[in-house]
Amino acid sequence: MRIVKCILDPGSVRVGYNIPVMEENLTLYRRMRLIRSFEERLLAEFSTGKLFGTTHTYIGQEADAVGLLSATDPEDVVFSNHRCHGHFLAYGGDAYHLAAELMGRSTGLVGGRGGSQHIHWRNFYSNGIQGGIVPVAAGMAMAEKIKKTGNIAIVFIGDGTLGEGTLYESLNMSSLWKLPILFVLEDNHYAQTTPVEKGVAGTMVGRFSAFGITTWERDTTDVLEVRSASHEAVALVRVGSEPAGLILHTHRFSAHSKGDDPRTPEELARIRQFDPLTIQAKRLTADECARAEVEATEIVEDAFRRAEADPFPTLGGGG
Ligand SMILES: Cc1ncc(C[n+]2csc(CCOP(=O)(O)OP(=O)(O)O)c2C)c(N)n1
Ligand SMILES: [Mg+2]
Repeated sequence: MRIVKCILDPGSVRVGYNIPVMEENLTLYRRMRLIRSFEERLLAEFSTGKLFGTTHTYIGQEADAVGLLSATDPEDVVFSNHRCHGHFLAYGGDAYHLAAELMGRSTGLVGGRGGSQHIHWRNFYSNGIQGGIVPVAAGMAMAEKIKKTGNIAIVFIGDGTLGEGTLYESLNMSSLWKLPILFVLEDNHYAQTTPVEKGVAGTMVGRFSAFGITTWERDTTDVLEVRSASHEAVALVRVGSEPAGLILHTHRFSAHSKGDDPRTPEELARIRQFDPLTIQAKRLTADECARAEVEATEIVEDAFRRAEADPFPTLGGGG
């Protein structure tokens, strides 16, 4: 087989045009498998009463965060939203500290006080207010630019967040000031229970191009396709020193949070054909997939078991 270097990702050796080597295929699958297993366990745990608040799972959308964050640098700054667990685990976050946070334990990512939607670790931040974190991400991109670090900011938003005005202020300033920020729009076709055609007029790409922001748009749940587009978009932001957009049309398999889902059984069955794990599994052996599942189950089991045994934070700032 011919070994070629991908122009857009000079750091990695690839087999064939833009197809990662087998170990990368397995790595991507293992990360998606971990997210899936964690979220399935999370939904199951809610019925036991051990968790507080609500939760928004990433099941079905795993290819987005895994493909994208496999194309970024460790020091880049990632801003997430209410649907943050998948983003966090794709970033390389630890399942145990996440589980502890969801259970409100003092060993959680932010001491058990942030819960499901407000987490932080290293250069990863999330906020549950739709669009609320976007100007913060633009500000951080500006800081990285001024400090000349070469790092970029990445901010995830959903299709329903296209209705938030603060997004457009951020797009405007990012374009005018040539900020190193990548806006990642995950269109899972719904904002809670509102279908996208009832909430979004015009085109999605038009919202970025109106501000002169170059945008990649992919209708795919194939992690390699997401990764490929991400490499291109990230390269423009980092090397070209300008903002970019990445629109990823995807599917959420579970309810918006825990039970709110207006979709018919037929629609749910139809979108299951786009399962990113099934697509990526075809590039692996059955044994590799089985081992990835065992590994993910063990990590998740260990995370929830340890977290459950941990103490709650104490009042008055301790813990
Ligand atoms: C400003 C604001 N309004 C309403 C909510 C309640 N809310 C949480 S998620 C959500 C829908 C978000 O839809 P979308 O942006 O498409 O993201 P998705 O949930 O599909 O990932 C709503 C209405 C919120 N968190 N913030
Ligand atoms: Mg949505």
